[in-house]
Amino acid sequence: MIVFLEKIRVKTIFSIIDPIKVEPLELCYLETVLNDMNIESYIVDWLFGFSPPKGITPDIIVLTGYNTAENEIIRSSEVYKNIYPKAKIIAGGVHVQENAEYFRVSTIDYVFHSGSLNAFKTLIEKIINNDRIPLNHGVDSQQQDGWHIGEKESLYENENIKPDRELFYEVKSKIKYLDKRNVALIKGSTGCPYNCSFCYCKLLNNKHFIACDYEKMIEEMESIDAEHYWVVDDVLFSTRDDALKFIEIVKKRKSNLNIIGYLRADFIIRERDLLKRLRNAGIREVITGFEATVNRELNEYKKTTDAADYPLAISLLKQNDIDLTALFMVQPNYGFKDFNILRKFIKANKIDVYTISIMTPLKKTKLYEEMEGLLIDKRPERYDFLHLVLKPKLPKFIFYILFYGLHIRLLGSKRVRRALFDKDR
Ligand code: B12
Repeated sequence: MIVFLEKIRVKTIFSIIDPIKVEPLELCYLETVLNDMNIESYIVDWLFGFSPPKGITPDIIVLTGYNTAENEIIRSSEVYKNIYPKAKIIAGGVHVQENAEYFRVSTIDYVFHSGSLNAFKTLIEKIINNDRIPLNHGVDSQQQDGWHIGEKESLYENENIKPDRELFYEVKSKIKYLDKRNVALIKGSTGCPYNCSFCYCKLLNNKHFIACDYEKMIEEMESIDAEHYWVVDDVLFSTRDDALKFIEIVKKRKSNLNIIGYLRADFIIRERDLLKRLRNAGIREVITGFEATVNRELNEYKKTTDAADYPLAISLLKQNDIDLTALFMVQPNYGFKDFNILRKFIKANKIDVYTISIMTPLKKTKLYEEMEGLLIDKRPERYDFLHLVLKPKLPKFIFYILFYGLHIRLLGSKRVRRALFDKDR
């Protein structure tokens, strides 16, 4: 039995420079499941130059990718089905999980809408045993008489499966989060406890949030030889108790880790007295979704933060020597004045590293439901947060000039320059 595991990535304008380049961690999880079943598997990912191995015929091909890769996943399934008509093709991953209906096409055999790795194992066993009775939960299966739709399945606790790190070690010198190199991705929780209207993460696992077990997470980080660990959970700590637990475990284990993680601005302010201890416990960089600098916009997003707090959150991180990546979104209805407010905010608060997205409704989010009638472009590959999919107030050309203009300041950042030009470090 041979399985190909492929992550399909659609290039964006930033792919030329790739300031952030990380391993396809979800496939490393699937690889662990297959390793435990003694099944040979190959990860395919062009980002690291892994093409489908020549001269090997797969029995199963798993295709994954984000929203922008929706059409490309289907196209790849057609290509694979043509070359390997007997292979079973499975589509899965976070985009498929909430958008299964788009993937029920003739060249895909199974659409995986559960995030469960145990369910994945069961499906693989069924395929191996030629068992044609479809799974009732978590997967849609193509049958001779049409699609059998599996019921929704949620996880209520972590499955305690650790990703295989062989691929990470093979490519770790190429992996980077800006100027930070050898960065291992870490997943501790599932879903998100907040309700922001634009965000997709909340929807995952049928909106059921599974909190992180910090002891297990730290243990996993310690077992990986990396310079940095990027915890990709939507929030690393939501409560004071989370942060205290984390600090205590690091202290007890005498861990020495460099961690990048997501924190909300309200947490940074509320728990400011803990920041020094968090820095000492290994928090080196915080990624914060500020989204907007005007409360009207934050209210529209149901972000539940206050823009008036943002300057303090930024300076608290600086005082505690914690790097910041600030995340902002501009709205298609921005005029000159709105762009200028954001530009001034970034300048006044001396924000060194930031990203700016164009507000883009992702399918299945509340924002998408509200805006669907106003979409001017429905091509999935345009939903990369760098294209206008809603009609702008300004002429498109001007909007893009102002949008990309906001990025120019980034060239003044040493960290960004190091990420772009210092290839060997
Ligand atoms: C880190 C990250 C990235 C990294 C890439 C990470 C990677 N693994 O390759 C970078 C920075 C490159 C990136 C880029 C983009 N990202 Co991104 N990213 C994330 C983030 C924060 C974490 C993803 C991650 O690695 N998680 C760890 C893995 C292990 O968890 P997981 O994917 O959930 O997988 C678990 C289960 O779902 C399950 N599973 C996963 N796949 C499969 C498949 C099968 C068959 C089965 C059975 C199970 C299974 O098993 C895993 C183990 O528990 C998420 C937010 C989130 N919470 O998911 C956004 C997120 C995935 N990104 C998103 C988007 C939109 C993008 C971009 C398209 C746009 C952008 N500008 O951000 C680009 C696309 C780039 C490209 N060329 O494809 C969206 C996706 C929405 C969607 N509908 O697809 C998310 C959800 C954020 C959001 N905005 O809401 N991203």
